[in-house]
Amino acid sequence: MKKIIFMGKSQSGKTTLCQKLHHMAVRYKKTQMVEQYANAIDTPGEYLENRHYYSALIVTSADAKIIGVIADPTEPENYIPPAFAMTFGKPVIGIITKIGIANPQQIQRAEACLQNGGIRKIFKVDSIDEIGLEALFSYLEEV
Ligand SMILES: Nc1nc2c(ncn2[C@@H]2O[C@H](COP(=O)(O)OP(=O)(O)O)[C@@H](O)[C@H]2O)c(=O)[nH]1
Ligand SMILES: [Mg+2]
Repeated sequence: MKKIIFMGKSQSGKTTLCQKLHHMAVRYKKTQMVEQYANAIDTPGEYLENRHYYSALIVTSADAKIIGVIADPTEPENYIPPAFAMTFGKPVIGIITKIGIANPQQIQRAEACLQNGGIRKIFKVDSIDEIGLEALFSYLEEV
């Protein structure tokens, strides 16, 4: 499996996704720093929320083969800058989380945010309701 680095605002579901990917028990844990998993790198939301930390994201992404940008459809504000995907010289995918608790308009808006960030390949998942995880994880196996 190719190592993926998750980026997204705080509370968007990065850590939960890491736990699901590694068949770990899902338990809430505030991510204070970069955390390495066998197949993933988890980053603090502050790295995306504060543009001063973009360089930290770029440096940390060196160890990953794929960038996973997380969009939380229940979050009204967009944290993904235009053409964000062009920052990294490697494949970037978008992951919309929480689709089980979001309405279609919210999901559409999250999709537009990712597309505006230059991201074409987008997965829609819910880590709690276990929707769409298989498609995402098998993509990471095969890519
Ligand atoms: N309903 C739902 N809740 C989620 C999902 N992913 C994460 N959460 C919840 O959102 C909160 C933040 O999740 P967390 O993974 O810690 O976000 P992070 O800050 O991006 O690492 C927690 O209460 C999770 O249980 C999801 O796909 N669906
Ligand atoms: Mg976290």
